[in-house]
Amino acid sequence: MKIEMGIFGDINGEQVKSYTLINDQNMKMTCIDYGCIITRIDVSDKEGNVENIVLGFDDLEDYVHSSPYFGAVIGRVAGRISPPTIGIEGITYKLPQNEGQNHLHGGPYGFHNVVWKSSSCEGIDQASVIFTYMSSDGEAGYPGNLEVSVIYTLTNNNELIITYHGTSDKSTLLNMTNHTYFNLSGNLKEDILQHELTIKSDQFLELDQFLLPTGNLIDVEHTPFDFRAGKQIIEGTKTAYQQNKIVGNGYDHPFLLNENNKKEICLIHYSSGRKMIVETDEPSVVLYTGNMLQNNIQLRGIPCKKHLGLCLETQHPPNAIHNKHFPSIYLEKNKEYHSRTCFTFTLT
Ligand code: FUC
Repeated sequence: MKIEMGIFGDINGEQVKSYTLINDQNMKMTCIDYGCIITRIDVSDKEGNVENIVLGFDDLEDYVHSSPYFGAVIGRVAGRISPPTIGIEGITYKLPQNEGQNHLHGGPYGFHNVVWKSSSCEGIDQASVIFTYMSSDGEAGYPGNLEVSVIYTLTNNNELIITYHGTSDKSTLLNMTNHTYFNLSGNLKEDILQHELTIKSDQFLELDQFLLPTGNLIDVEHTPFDFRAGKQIIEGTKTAYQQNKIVGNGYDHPFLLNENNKKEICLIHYSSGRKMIVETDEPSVVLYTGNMLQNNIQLRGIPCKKHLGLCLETQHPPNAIHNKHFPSIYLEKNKEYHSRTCFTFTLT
């Protein structure tokens, strides 16, 4: 294992560092301490070509001004909260709105756009980057001084393991995820419509026109949301099914996972032979197929476009605070928040 460190840029006088973890199979993961952003993951195809399989930039400026959360850690709360008020222990807190009426992905001052403290450590079969951040009481509208950490570990088995921890001195909400857009074709050669996805999920959450869960669960059976036996993403972009249409032709939905840490999600790009398996202890995953991506940004010389990447955001379902039947994201004072997701890269 090897770790290479560099300086990625600086923001408001603060230096932003980069870390590249390299394993013995020549797989590489680069991340920066601004937003804990994963800027690239380089992994071999079936011919031995090592290419980048995530959407990202080489310049900090692009992440600061033009990024739809590429590769970033999201917090305190992933997804939309609407109405943007939360009640905790009898006190009502108003959260800042950054998408119409909604508070989205932790709001305008979320974990994705702050500089984290960072360090790295190296073992024989794995290497890690450790990010920590102190989110002060009232920051982004939420109560509690919250100490959070995110650890990215690359192993010699081509696993990228993300672990999240947090504790707060007041009861609060916490629901973190990572917003990497994957594209297994390599160096963004094509969009993700031919990627085949399998999700062990019998139900997904219905969304309204503002992309908020209505509270209803829908059975995937006989819908474009049935990924249980594998399905190409393109099917959900061509269908007349209203739930695909409403999000801009594709998917932007939370799926409830039937089981955890048992290869519950699998993404395959057949022509490159790349395969990614996702295992998590989270109850759901938001599948977002880049429906809102546009050609207004360049990714290392390649124009962005609709469906160029897809996100698999493992998390508790969004807007849980206003849907009492969803798994709770309430973090009690001085209790430990812990979450883990493992992405394994292999070949078909
Ligand atoms: C996902 C989606 C949203 C949003 C954002 C960039 O998490 O749920 O709709 O567009 O990412």
